[in-house]
Amino acid sequence: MRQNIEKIKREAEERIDKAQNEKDLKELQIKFLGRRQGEITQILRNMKNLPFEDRPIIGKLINELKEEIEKKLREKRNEIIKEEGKEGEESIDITLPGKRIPLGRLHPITQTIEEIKRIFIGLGFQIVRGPELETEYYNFEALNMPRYHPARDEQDSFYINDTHLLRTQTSPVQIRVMEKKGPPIRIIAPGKCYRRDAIDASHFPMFHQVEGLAVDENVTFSDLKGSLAYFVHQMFGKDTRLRFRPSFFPFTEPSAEVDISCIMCKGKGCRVCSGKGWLEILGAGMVDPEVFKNVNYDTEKYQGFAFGMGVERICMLKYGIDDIRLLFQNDLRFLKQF
Ligand code: 2U9
Repeated sequence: MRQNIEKIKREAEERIDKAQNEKDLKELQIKFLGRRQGEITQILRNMKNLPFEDRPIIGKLINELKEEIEKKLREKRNEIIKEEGKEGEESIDITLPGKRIPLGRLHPITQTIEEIKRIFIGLGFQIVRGPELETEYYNFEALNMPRYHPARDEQDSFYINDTHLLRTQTSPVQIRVMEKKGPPIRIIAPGKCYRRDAIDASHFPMFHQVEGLAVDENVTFSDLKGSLAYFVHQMFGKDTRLRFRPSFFPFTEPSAEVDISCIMCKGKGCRVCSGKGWLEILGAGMVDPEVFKNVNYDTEKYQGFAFGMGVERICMLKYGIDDIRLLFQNDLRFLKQF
């Protein structure tokens, strides 16, 4: 037994001496002092098999060895920590460039909405929001699309139940505002809209709109033209021309679709404008008196103009993006360009 203790002592001294790092020390601690399999622990556990008279002497030797190994491990640990500290100081290269922290950025759709908002805020419009889940009344009926109107077809909208659907345009927001307060009103309603379209390069079942509404006494079509011309010049540049084509919407009368001279070819005709020189960018018109009747506005006293635009389309034109799907794939190689 004495020889065994001597052997453990020599081996422990030798191996602790050779230890290179904390991990080595940890392993040695477990090998000699480990609570279950440690060599010293095992001897202590087997004491009961020794002749009674030997036990105090062996017990003393073993306890001394245990303390000695603990001390050696402590000393070696301090030594290693000191060494590492020195090395650490030397290994810091203060001439290395710093790590660049990647910055996030706003999605191109968000940037476009922000830009549109900024322009209309400059004209005195206020920003309003409303629910994306709407009733048939706010989404259709109040906007002069009564029951059996073709726009209400289930094939075109996401119905949640018999009376609720995902809004197909942001106009219900304006109805809600007019229900709460009377003229004068100058509001912009940006937000998500939903239509049951098959996905292709220019259609996506969720898209964004910005709609505008101005109501007051003596509001005319030329106020509409002036406001939209200001918007187009701010958004696409001063040399962009506008063209109003007669059109039809249930909620405006008269109605128009607005084209701008192609921002790529300046109107000469190119791939982007399909050789026409013009790009359609929004719809607009004078609010139909039927709509005013639904919110109890005096149709003799008040007129209003309204317009609506698809944000994805504006964004794609502004940045030369040829496929709407790119805007929703969250591919960083695409998004990092904005
Ligand atoms: C109220 C009354 C009238 C909003 C309008 C349009 C014309 C229009 C389309 C543009 C592209 C929808 O995203 S799109 O497909 N919109 O052409 N929107 S007038 O008229 C209103 C709004 C609210 C109370």
